[in-house]
Amino acid sequence: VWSNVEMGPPDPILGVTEAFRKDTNPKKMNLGVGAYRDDKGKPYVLECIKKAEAQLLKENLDKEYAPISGAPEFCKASAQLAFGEKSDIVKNGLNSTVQGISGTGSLRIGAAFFKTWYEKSKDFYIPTPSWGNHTPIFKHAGLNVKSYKYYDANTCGFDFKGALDDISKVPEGSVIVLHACAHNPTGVDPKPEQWKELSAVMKKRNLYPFFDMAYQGFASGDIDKDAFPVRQFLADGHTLSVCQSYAKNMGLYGERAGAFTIVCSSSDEAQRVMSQLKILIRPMYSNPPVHGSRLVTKVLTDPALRSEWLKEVKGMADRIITMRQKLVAGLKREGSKRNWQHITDQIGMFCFTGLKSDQVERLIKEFSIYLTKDGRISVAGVSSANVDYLANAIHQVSK
Ligand code: PLP
Ligand code: TYF
Repeated sequence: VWSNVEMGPPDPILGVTEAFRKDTNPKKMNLGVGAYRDDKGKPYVLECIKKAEAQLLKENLDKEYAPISGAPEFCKASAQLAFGEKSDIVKNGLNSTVQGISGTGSLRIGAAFFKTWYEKSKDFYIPTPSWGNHTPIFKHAGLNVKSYKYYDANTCGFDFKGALDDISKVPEGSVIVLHACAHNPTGVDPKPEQWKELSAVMKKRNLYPFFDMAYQGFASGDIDKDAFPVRQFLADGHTLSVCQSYAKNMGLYGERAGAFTIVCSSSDEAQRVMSQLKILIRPMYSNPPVHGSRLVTKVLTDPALRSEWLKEVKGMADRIITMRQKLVAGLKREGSKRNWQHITDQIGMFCFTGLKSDQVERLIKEFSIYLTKDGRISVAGVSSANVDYLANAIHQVSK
C-alpha cells in the first residue's frame, strides 16, 4: 500500500543527537538539542518541581479530563506570568488563554486561529534565521511564511537597521513573529530601546505582534526582565498574542506544558475568541495533558515553591553565562586571535558561534563535538569538565 512513501530526512536538530549516541569517543559532547544540563552534564529536574510532584501525589488526584482549554488556574497563572502581576489584562478578562501542548502546540493553535479568523493577512513574517520548526508549524496551518532580516553575520549580533527596514516595508496588517527573549538559534536579542522602536514602527504600520516566549527567565535569569518586550508592546497599545512554554524554564520538556494567549480589546471579545479556540482544539486533541499543568500551577501559585523556582531559573541562566565566560577565556588561553565577544554578548540557551559548515564538520569528525550545521551550540550542554576541551577544539578548527 505504501510503495509511494519516500524516506523523509531526519530532523536537523534531533538528528544530531542520533549521531552523538552512535559515537564511542569518551570525550564526545552533545551541543545540538537545546535541553539544559547541570554542571555534571546530567538532565536537571528542578527541586521546586520535585516538591510540587510530592505534594500532588499526597493529594491523590483523579485522572479525569481537563477542560478543552486546559485548567483555568493554569491558564490564569500563565497569563499573569507573561503580563506581570500588576497587569490589568487578567483582572479585566481581556485574555483568551488556552493550555497548549508545550510551546510547539501553543504555536500550532495560534496558527490555526489566525488561519481561520485573522482577516487582515495570512502572512507570517519570521526572523532570519528562526527556530527551525516555525516554518513547518505555520505552513502546516496553511499560513504563508515570509521573513525579515534579523541576524548580522558580520557582527554575530542583531541587525537592527535590517530588521527595521524590512518591517517598515511589509504590507499593513501582516503578522510579525517575535522571539520574546533568548532568540533561537542566535542568542541575539534586541536591546530595550530597540524593542521600543520596533514596537512604534509596528504600531504605526498596523502590524500584528505574535510573540514566541519559549525561554522566559532563561535569558537574564529574571522572569520580569525577560518579558519586557511583551509588556512594552502592551504598554504601547498593541493587542497581541503570546505562546509560552515551560519546557526550559521549569525543565518540563516531556510534560508538554505551555499556553497560547490572545489579548483582546474587551472581555466580550475575549469570550468569543475563547469559544472559537476551543472549537479548533477539539478535533486536534480534545484536551491537553493534566500532569505538567498541575505542576506549573503549583509552582506559580504557592509562594514558597515560586520563590524557589525563581532561584533555580536564575541558577540555570547563571551557569550558562559562566560557561560562556569560561569558553571565551579558554579560547584566549589557547592563543586564538579571533574576536569571540559575541559568545558572551549573546544570551540564553544558544550561542551562534559564527563557525562555518566545514569547521562544524571538523568539530564533529575530529573532536566528537556535535552541533547543528549552522554553527549553533547549546551552551547548556557545556560543563566545567569539558569547556576547555571545547575551547581547544574550536581554536583548532578556526585558527
Ligand atoms: N519556540 C522556540 C523558539 C523554541 O526554541 C522552542 C524549543 O526549542 C519552542 C518554541 C517549543 O518547544 P516545546 O514545544 O518543547 O515547548
Ligand atoms: O534545540 C532546539 O532548538 C529545539 C529542541 O519537540 C526541540 O528544537 C526538540 C524537539 C522538540 C521541541 C524542541
